[in-house]
Parts: sequence; C-alpha cells; structure tokens
Amino acid sequence: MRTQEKSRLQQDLSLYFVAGTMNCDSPEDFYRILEQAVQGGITAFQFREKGVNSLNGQQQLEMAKRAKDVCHKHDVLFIVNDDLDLMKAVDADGLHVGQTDGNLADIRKETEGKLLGVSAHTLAEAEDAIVHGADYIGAGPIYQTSTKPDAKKPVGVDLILELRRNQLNIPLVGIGGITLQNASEVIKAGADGVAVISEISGAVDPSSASSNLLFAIQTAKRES
Ligand code: TZP
Ligand code: MG
Repeated sequence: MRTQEKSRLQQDLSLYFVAGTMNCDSPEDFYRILEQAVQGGITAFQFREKGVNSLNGQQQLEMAKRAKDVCHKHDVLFIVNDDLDLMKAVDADGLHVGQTDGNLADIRKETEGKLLGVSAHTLAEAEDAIVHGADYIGAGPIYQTSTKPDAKKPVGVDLILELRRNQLNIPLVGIGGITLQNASEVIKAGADGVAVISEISGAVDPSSASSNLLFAIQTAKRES
C-alpha cells in the first residue's frame, strides 16, 4: 500500500463501529443506532450480521445496502464481515475475516481492489495476515467482552505493543471490551484505532458515545 493510502486508512480506522441486528433490539433499532453513530463521527463501520437471530438472504442484503448508503453519505468506510458474496453484491469498501473464515490467499484474490481486514490474536497470526496481503489487522480481544460468545482470552494492550515492537507497521485496530475509559490506552500502545460493538450499540445515546470516543481517540493520537 502506498504511504498516502496507508495514512488515509489509519485515519479512517480511528473509530470503527461493528454491529448487526443481534446487537440491537430490532432492524429499525439497528438503523437508528447506525444513523446516530455516523452523526457522532464514526469513521468506519463493519456490517456483522451473524449468529443467533441474525437475518439472512434478501433481508440481509437489503439491510447491508441501506447501511452502506448511510455510511457513504457521510464518508464512513463500509466493510462487510466474513461474507464475500455479500461484499460483492453491495460493492462494499472491503471485507473483514477471522482466522477460521477460509484460506487467506484465496480471499485476497477475491477481494482485489477492496480492503481486507483480518482478526489476529497473536503475533504469528498477524504476521501471516500481512504475508497474505491484509490491509489492516483487528487485534484482540484486548479486554474481556461478553458480546462475542466464542471470544478468546483477552490479550491486553500487550499484543499491540508486541506487534509494534516487531515492526509490524500495518494499520491496526484493537477490539474487544473497549470503552471510553480504556480507548486511549489502546491508542497509546500503538493502535491506529479502536473497534467497538457494545460501547456504541448499547449506549443510551449512540451519537454522544461515538463523539466522546472519537475525541478520546484523537486526543490520544496527538499525545502519542
Ligand atoms: N472480535 C473480537 S472481540 C469482539 C469481536 C467481534 C466483540 C467486541 O464487542 P465489544 O462489545 O466491543 O466488546
Ligand atoms: Mg469469522
């Protein structure tokens, strides 16, 4: 990736909201939360419609299209979680995959011209993602989270420190249990951004939750 594109992506990943209807009360609630999050200043969004009670087929496609429109109206990146066909169908900005979502070399070929994000829990996983051409890494879970039932053991900001110590200078976001209180610690450890579900989806006011998080992240970046 060119330097200019890389620094743009580092900016665009500053506040990365991840959600699906499972994280909201209803599909309508999902749109309300996304609209408010966008108003509050999220810089990227990942459509993650998976697990119990998730929508599929036409309903999921309609929802992804509408979510992309909301994001693009405000210059917010729109990334699809782990569904190559859906990513292509809605012409999303990119795809995010986990360690068990398929062969990275094949996925990279299928996502040419799109962003590819990969979740990593260890230095070795992050190195492997880079070798296979990932554009950014989602490192975590950083802290304890109850949002992802099968989440691995929290790694703390130590994982971010370790990746940076080993000269992995790829755009990087921390994920898992990140809140307004600990977001700046994640940035100061070397992350370019934070990815959150419940801190925004579960907020009484998703717009202020987002703007407060963005402010904390930008402040921490300036101080790093
Ligand atoms: N991947 C690792 S932890 C996690 C995902 C999708 C869940 C993050 O949710 P929260 O509510 O921000 O802890
Ligand atoms: Mg996955």
